[in-house]
Amino acid sequence: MLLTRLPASSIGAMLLVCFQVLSVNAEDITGRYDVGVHYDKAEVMIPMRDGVKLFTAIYTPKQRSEPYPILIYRTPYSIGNYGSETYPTAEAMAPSAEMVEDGYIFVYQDLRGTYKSEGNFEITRVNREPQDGPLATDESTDAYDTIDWLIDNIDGHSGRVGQWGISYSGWTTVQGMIDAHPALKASSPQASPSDMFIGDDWHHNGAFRLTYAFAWLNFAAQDREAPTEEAPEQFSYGTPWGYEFFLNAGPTSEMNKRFFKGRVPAWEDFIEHPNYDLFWQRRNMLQYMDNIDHPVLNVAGWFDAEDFYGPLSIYQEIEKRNPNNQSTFVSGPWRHGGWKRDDGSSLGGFKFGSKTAEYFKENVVTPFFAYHLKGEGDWDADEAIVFQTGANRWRHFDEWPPKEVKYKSLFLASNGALTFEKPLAISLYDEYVSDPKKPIPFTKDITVGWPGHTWMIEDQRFVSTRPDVLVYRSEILESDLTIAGPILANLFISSTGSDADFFVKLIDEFPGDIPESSVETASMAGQQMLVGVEVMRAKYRDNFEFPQPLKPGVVTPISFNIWDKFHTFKKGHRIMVQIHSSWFPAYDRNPQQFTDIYRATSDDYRTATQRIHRSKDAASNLVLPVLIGN
Ligand code: PG9
Repeated sequence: MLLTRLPASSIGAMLLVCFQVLSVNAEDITGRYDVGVHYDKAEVMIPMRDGVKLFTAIYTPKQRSEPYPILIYRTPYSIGNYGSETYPTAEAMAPSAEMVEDGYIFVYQDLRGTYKSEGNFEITRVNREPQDGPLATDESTDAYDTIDWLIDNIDGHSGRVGQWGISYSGWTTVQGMIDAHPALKASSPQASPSDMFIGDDWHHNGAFRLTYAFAWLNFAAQDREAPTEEAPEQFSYGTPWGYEFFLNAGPTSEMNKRFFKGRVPAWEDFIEHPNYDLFWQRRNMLQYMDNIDHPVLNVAGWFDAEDFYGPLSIYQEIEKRNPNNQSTFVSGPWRHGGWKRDDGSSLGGFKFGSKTAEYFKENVVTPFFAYHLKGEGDWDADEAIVFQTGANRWRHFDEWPPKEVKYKSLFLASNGALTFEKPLAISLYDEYVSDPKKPIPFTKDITVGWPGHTWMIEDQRFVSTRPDVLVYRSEILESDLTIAGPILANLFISSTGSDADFFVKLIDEFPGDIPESSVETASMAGQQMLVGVEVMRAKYRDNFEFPQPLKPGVVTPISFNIWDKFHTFKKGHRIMVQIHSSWFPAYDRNPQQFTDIYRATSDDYRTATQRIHRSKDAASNLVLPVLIGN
């Protein structure tokens, strides 16, 4: 059929794990296992219920001694390897190379409106409503229709279907779980977003994720004329330094006109919907998590800079809505897709003592699909399979968070201290001046586009001496302290402005006197390892749909979740908390005046003094999920 290969090199190194997973060419074959020798390939156009046809590649084992289950991956990033003679490597083709050797029918599909499929693309397409009629489609019906067609039209299958995918393809996997086809027997959504306003790619608690949205929309959301193998032309920033680029980029409202030249309609959607209105509410996946009763392996990375909230909240929602669910939560010490891209032995210089991605492939994802799709092995999943950073070991729990957790408040105290004792004094606070013209960088790296994936674990010393960053430290720990579960931030703030952002970081500070005897450990001396971080845009503190201004000078409680971690602060380390009001350009700047930020002009951005209170009646604190017995 179609013989030209997607020019993956033209896409640039910017993005994206899912794309990279699948776009390895036949020339890269390692020699260990040649997919082309063992698999037949067919390329077909599969018709959906509305007549639109989706481009699909089907790899079937040549050895036809047994019926094989079907494993589907649906992506907006191009399935790559176009042409009936072009094969991916075994590593790229499946959750693990071992699965390719085990024998499945692997199916890859370009989503509606992307690359060689027909139709129009809509980013995280909204789910149809019952009144839309029988021909209405969404990603859930496209998954259903694909399965239906495969069952009826291909030979040699066992009638059992699975699906998997990372990030956007994780999201399409979740879509396939909704009103699922009866042949669907196992799903593994990995790093799927669930709610783009609350905690995934586009916003966190309403704060706009500027660099990522800009880079992604440029890469994946440009209008196209017709089906094509070619990736869209890439944007040139003209500088390697994203901080400078976005500081000079002007107000968000003008960026489409100035940079995208109208080719990215989704940017306008974002600008038109600054609050959590129906546009965003309808895209919240969690409302669709009823009747998910087939086995689901939810996969997350503790240091994922794109979608950690998604897999966690999807897991939690399945648990809540489906008492008899067979859903498992897996999280390892990984960046976005790190379980597939890396060996998982380290991230950003922090070492985990073993190849954690290998563990996942061998002991989790391969046996999960083998058991549920082929009836092989004795997979009996624990509820949570989670890697304990700091202690560097895998643990299995029968619930998440583990029942041995006790929640303890850690209070901000005088002289930059952190203590488990509640303050007794009145009228105490720390303050800083937040200047949107000099926002705090989110990474020390000079980087543009969507940056390297280590900033969610990065050493924070590069900002801890800034006057606009508050730093609090515990005493040196006399024994290990492990947290396992959600971290809550309860701030009492006041501001001279009428809106503000508050970032709270939980940090593991390594001792400065690690002996020089070991080069490996010496490089860790004094490191301030980012364990968890979250932002709250103050106008959304009580309601994401109807923002409210701050009353200047009035002490106001602001509480938010920093989400789950499983980390041991080792004896000799300190717990550190940092608080500040920008993290740029990962997040857009807050003008610090109550306004529609997407319509703000340069003059609207004002300096504000922020106070964080720590007295008896306004005792700012973090609630830590302390695991008793470590
Ligand atoms: N995090 C990416 C994404 C998911 C869903 C929508 C838009 C972006 C991704 O890596 O695919």
